[in-house]
Amino acid sequence: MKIIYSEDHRKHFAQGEIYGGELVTPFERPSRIEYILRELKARGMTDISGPGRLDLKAVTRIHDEGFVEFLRTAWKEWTRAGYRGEIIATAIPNRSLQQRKPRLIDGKVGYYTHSVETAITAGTWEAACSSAAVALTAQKIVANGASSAFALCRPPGHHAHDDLYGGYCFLNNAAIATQAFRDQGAKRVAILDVDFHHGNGTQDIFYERGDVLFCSLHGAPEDCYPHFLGYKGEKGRGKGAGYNFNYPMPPKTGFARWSEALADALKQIRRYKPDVLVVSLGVDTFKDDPISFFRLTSPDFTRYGAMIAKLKLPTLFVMEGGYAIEAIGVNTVNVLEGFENA
Ligand code: OKP
Ligand code: ZN
Repeated sequence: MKIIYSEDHRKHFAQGEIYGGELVTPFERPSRIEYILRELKARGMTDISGPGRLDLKAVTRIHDEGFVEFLRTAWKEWTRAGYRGEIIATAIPNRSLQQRKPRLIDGKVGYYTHSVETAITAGTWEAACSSAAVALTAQKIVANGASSAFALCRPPGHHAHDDLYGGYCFLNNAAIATQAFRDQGAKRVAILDVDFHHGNGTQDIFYERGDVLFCSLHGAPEDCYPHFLGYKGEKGRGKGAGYNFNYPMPPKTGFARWSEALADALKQIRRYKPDVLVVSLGVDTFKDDPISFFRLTSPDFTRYGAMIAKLKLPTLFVMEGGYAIEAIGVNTVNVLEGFENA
């Protein structure tokens, strides 16, 4: 399997994440990718190359232009305002407040954020662009006929909406790649999001579309982030009605229950008859993940990689979350190997 990776991900390394009222070193940190790379190489998956140049037009097929311009210029505006820390939203236009983009950078930050744990730094824009380029380059490999490819994206993307960042995500890599498949002739694309967290951004982006099926397995919103989307009853709207499947699950969910949900999602995908599959691959379902509550073991990742392979679809894997750093490489490569060896 071809793997695409860019070292530019390192340009995004916030010093602080708001967690339990403290500023802590972000769980989503550069070393995550280094651990995955090391394990790929250790297991002979060495067909690794860099991304092509990012075509911003592919990004604005999914994201709002004002949002993209904000991400590009936020750091410049923030430092020009005299601030010395990283960019963290303070006021967010919730419920009864006006949804109007203010002039002041502080206001713009809130306007374009849904979660304040995520800081923007000097290199965030470049890193987010490199991550999208990684996804698009791997997408092209699959579009050109490869049976699979792995986009080793960082920062992740599935919490990013068309005009909102948050949850460690800025540009929605999986959504951008999905749209690229459509624009290059795929009639139907299925997205399977196996990250522990609900893919709220991806769901929202495709919620009213019938040309993209979205299935997400995740911790129930009553009990975990992103808290405000990911319920079972969210089934799509308008032309998208019937093309959104959520599988929220409670704390301590292990592989028996999780794999039943996966089997159902795979059934929906099979029924949909997509031309291609995009997997939002987060391995924070692991039992020792520090911010999640499922109980998958390392061998379970191999098992479910093989289950996904049974679809026999061209498959693009896009890296999302996973914060048990010591195990992130093994768990990620287990999925890929399980898929390849099935
Ligand atoms: C990004 B991805 C838990 C706080 C969670 C944000 C998590 C973002 C996850 N107490 N904060 O889906 O792995
Ligand atoms: Zn996650």
